[in-house]
Amino acid sequence: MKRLVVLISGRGRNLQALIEAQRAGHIPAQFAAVISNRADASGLTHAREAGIPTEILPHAQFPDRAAFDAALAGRLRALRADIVVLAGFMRILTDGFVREFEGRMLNIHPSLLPKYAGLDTHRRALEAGDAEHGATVHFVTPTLDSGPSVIQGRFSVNAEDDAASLAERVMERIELKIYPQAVAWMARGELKLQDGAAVLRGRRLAQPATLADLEEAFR
Ligand code: NHR
Ligand code: GAR
Repeated sequence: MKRLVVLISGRGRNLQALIEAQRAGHIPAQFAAVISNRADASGLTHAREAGIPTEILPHAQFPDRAAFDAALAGRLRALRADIVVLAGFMRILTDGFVREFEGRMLNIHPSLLPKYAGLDTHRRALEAGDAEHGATVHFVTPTLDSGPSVIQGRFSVNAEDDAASLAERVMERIELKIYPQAVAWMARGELKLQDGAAVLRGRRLAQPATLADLEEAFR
């Protein structure tokens, strides 16, 4: 069984969806730990209720990013993490850290990458007048939100939408489905990073998978 470590900073709805999918038998892996860089992340409660070990690594107590990342890497090694899942994790990771875990680390980002890397994605999509918005799961590489995309889900933006309504639809309709699916592919060994590309069941993804590719259990 592969060992998953989930990194969070906040609410943990993606974490909760991963826990539910794993419990339902849809993700063949075990949770080695959930690590938060914030002691007050409410997602820690979901982990504790599920009996998953939790750790807090408060970034503010480290002198710089390199020191925080060295400590985090040390914990991931000690936990023998096979797959590292960033689920609303809000700290940019240094190149050295990312290189150590490259190919084993996924992130979910609330935009249709390559649009809107970084923060404040819902407001930026609205201000640009985008007709569609969504979320993307990608491999984490040193350049922020620029690693190869794995799966992306989209929906139409309405005239009445504001940033809060977009965030809610991105979460409910897209993130809570595509992230458990992507982590299941990783856990089964069906998804890999090869020569800088995402490869799913031996096929190089020229475009990310879509909602139409979700397996029954993840719809
Ligand atoms: N690190 C690397 N190297 N590459 C990626 O693709 C990463 C990453 C770390 C996090 C998640 C990402 C997102 O999905 C992610 C992808 C944090 C920030 C940020 O600006 C930006 C993007 C992401 C995560 N963080 C501020 C910082 O100074 C802190 C903001 C805060 O604490 O609220 O690190 O959006
Ligand atoms: C999600 O929308 C996720 O895509 C986004 O934060 C939210 C976390 O929610 N991630 C980022 O913006 C990463 N910088 P959650 O904690 O409830 O899963």
